[in-house]
Amino acid sequence: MALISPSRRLRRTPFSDGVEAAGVKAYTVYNHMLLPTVFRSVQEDYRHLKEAVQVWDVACERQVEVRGPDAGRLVQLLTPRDLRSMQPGQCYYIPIVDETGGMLNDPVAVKLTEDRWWISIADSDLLYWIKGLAYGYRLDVLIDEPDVSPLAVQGPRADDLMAQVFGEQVRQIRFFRFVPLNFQGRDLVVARSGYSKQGGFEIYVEGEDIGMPLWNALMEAGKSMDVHAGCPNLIERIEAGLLSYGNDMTDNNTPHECGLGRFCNTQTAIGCIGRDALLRVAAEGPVKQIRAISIDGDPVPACDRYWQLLADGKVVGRVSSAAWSPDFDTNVAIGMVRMTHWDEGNELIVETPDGARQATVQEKFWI
Ligand code: THG
Repeated sequence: MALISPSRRLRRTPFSDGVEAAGVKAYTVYNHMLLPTVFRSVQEDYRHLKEAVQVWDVACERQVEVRGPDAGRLVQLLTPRDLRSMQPGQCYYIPIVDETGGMLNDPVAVKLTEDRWWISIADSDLLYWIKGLAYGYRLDVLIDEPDVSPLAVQGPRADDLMAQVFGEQVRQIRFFRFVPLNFQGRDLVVARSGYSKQGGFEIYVEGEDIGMPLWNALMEAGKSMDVHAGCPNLIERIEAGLLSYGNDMTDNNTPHECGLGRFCNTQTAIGCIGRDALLRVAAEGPVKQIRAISIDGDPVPACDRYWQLLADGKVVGRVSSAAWSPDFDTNVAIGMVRMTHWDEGNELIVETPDGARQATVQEKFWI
């Protein structure tokens, strides 16, 4: 593939200087911002993520800040997840749906206080939907994109590295909870979360000026732990069943089709814009759903378009993400499969650019 031309519209991040110095080999574009995808190689990055600790520039997980007396009401308008029991200090993974129940985004909501939230968005311009709702419903809120850039620390040695920089109290942070921790005189939100299943933290770096000082402090403190710059890893995230908005699901899918029903409380999420639509479709249940799929044969090429899934010559679904897994010695994939063929063990044909391959529906994801 040719290169992408840099420009002001394709935003750099507060950590881009560090990412470049670490030898980034490829980027993607996410929320109009650079997101690294490869440092050494996807397979080397994968092995290192599972054995050591990495620092990830995930500044592209932009925040939509919702502030004001109607903040809680507005966030509940967005999602079928019931937010009534959510406390300040908690993070929730929340499907965001439109009036048809279609997925608009799948962010992490960070409840800072009763009247101040960050919505840590996936790759769609959710800010405009939220601003439109606030205006249309005449809500008493201010909405903007603050100067906040997440930096993730992921891998089995994440606790050890974070303890060096932020103190031993990081070990006490529970999953999807956050505490404010001091770095160079600034209180930063530090959560136990991240887009991998290897464990770790996300630091919501407030103020671009401390981006590189924090990056450098983590790299320095982690020398004895073999710390390296990393990024969300394609192989690991497929093994883990972590979905990618725009790849694995779009606004044509409901949360139930995406396997995100466990993050929905459609009955009790009063106010949610898509509630009526979701109650209607939930009554019957989805007719297609996300599944883990294994694909036989040699390592597959990059999945940059849907690959059709066939049974008896008929289209019964499609694969949207795929990669060779060294640990499971097979190609791992994420697909959307029709109800008639979604049961575990179903053998299908997948049409890859290299030709047709045998594919098998799995009971669950690999990790
Ligand atoms: N962290 C933060 N913001 C983000 C992401 C993130 N914004 C973009 C993108 N990632 C949003 N998508 C996801 C997808 C999955 C998860 C988080 C964000 C995730 N899921 C876990 C799971 O499904 O097992 C845990 C969910 C739970 O139990 O609540 O972590 O990564 N800040």
